[in-house]
Amino acid sequence: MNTIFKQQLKAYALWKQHLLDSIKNYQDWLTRHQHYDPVIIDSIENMRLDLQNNKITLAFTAEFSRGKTELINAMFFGETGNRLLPSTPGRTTMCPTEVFHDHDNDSYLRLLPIETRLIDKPLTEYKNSPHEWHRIELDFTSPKQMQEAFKQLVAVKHVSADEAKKLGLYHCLDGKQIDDESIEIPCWRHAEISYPHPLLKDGLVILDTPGLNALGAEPELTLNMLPNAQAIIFVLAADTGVTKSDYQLWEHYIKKHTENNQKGVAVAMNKIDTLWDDLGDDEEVEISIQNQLTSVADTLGLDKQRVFPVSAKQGLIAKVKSNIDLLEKSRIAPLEHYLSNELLEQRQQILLQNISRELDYFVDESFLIVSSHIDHLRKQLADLRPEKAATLESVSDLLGDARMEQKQYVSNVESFQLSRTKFSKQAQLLLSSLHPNKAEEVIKKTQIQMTESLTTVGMKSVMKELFADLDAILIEAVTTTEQTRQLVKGIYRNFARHGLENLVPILFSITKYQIALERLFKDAEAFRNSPLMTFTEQNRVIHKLYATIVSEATKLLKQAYTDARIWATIALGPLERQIKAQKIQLEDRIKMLNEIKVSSAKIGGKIQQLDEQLAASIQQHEELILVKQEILAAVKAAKPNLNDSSSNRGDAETVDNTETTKDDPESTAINQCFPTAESLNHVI
Ligand SMILES: Nc1nc2c(ncn2[C@@H]2O[C@H](COP(=O)(O)OP(=O)(O)OP(=O)(O)O)[C@@H](O)[C@H]2O)c(=O)[nH]1
Ligand SMILES: [Mg+2]
Repeated sequence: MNTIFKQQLKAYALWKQHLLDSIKNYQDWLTRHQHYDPVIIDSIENMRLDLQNNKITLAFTAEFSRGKTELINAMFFGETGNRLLPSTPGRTTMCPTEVFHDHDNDSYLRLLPIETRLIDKPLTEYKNSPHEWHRIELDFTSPKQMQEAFKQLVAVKHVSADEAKKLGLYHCLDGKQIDDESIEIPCWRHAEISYPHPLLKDGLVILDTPGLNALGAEPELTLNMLPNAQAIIFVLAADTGVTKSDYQLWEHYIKKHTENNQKGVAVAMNKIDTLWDDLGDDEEVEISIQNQLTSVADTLGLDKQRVFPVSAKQGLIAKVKSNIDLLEKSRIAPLEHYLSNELLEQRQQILLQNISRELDYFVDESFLIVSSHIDHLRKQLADLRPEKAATLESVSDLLGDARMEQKQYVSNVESFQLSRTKFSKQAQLLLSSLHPNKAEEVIKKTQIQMTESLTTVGMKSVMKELFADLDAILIEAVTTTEQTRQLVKGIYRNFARHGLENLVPILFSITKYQIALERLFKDAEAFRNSPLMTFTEQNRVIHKLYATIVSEATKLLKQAYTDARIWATIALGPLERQIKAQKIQLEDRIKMLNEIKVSSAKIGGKIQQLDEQLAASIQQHEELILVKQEILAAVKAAKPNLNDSSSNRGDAETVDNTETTKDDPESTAINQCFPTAESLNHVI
């Protein structure tokens, strides 16, 4: 049974391939015509790889036993004819599970031991240490073998209360007094499944989370994995409605993701089959579903359009048995429809915002280079026109003109070198204001305080101080960035007066990182304040929360530093390339005029040579037009509303541009046409 989601994801994968092909076309054009600038070559290649490896994450979260795993089985694995992931009454999934396709390693299940919670090392680091995981090879041709392997996802063991406290898992017991030796904890902290399912191959990643306070016990889920997912499905059960613990989860972890349309959040009101009444008529059932739906939407403060009544169980049965009527009754399709629209549109939009602008920037520069070469050849041909080159005198005049131009060029070069020196000093200031050592010092300082304060209250003041100190680093960088931006704009303005008027600088801004840092600390504060944190022994969770904040904040500041470093390398690149081209063109022209001065008999051959070069350059130009058309076609092939800039969802990139709008109308125009430096974060 071909689902809507599958069709849409396929269409998305095709669209992505179309865009990839158009990038490849441009790369081929660059190679074919020997435009070997390493900065451009590297950034285009990185852009292509990024697009190729781009993933879409869909996270399922809820209290235990609401049917998250069953919904995943129904939506994505129905055609295996099996309940692939274990779903049973009561508490089932014991650790967050990511399902994706790893192109390099094909089919496996790998599990990270729960004991790794004792070490303050972020999950992202574990992901790069395969030896720390327990690995089971999967035979994807045998659902039975996979089902057997997936039993590990529900594996538990019994430890003493002390052991559970050390691991920060004691609170899961809701404060109940339990015999020391009988505390049940998950065997694994995290699971990854790589499986060559077509949807996963097309870049889908599914994140299944365990219920029962997994979000409260694993800060990385709350501060990293959920924020990084493109869509979240919050699952409720129609027979229970919104319980107190459902509401707490929603209020503390999910609701914020519905704000500013940051990402697609849908609520699946599952188990509607429990409302089906064999004796009552369909109309009554529909009324009870609609009542429940209204009540859920009101309680959660969410638009009714985002709440989807479904029956995961019946949906799975329908898919396994290819029962179309039952599938319709399960109402899985509208949820799939909503997701495919939300999820894929959002992903496409982000890709378009970053990639197509970045591509445009480079392609436009290529146009500039080719056009200026065509102008130059035409100028040379004009020099050789009979009325101009007929006499030795006129050739001497032309040489005189060319030498004047050369003088201008030499002064351009001198002025460029001065500007470059000035810029590198300024860029050094910017880089040292963002240097990772600064963040490390701040973190070291709070780390000492952290070991001394093991309460959530103590944590509050440590976190506050950490945020203030890290924010201070960014605030300091704002001033330096502004000075550097003004300098770059000034340099470009100066060269515009000397014949390089079509060049526009890429600008760098700090706003994006400030917003992200603020969001991280707001989320961490919400996590710390959540009622789930107030249960019993929390030292380990507090430590993990601190470690997660440190890891995420360090990543963010490092990214700011790297982006600034990249920007420092590329900011004057277009100017430099044009000045180099000017040099070659002038030298060419002087050489040619000198040759014909010595022997006017060479004019005929020279004209022929220039004609050939001109034809080749015009050909290059025409090919580049096709390359650009292909890119535009790929961009246009995205869903229509994606090309509408007004559908912007206010992400950091947009805010950066808004910021430049405020301060300078000139830079607004620049930013509308060209990428900001942070979108060019691949260069070098
Ligand atoms: N009647 C009915 N039962 C369902 C439906 N979906 C799931 N269930 C049952 O509910 C129970 C829990 O389902 P799971 O998918 O394991 O729930 P979960 O949310 O993943 O739970 P945890 O993994 O413990 O967090 C299982 O017995 C399922 O068969 C449904 O649509 N209708
Ligand atoms: Mg589950």
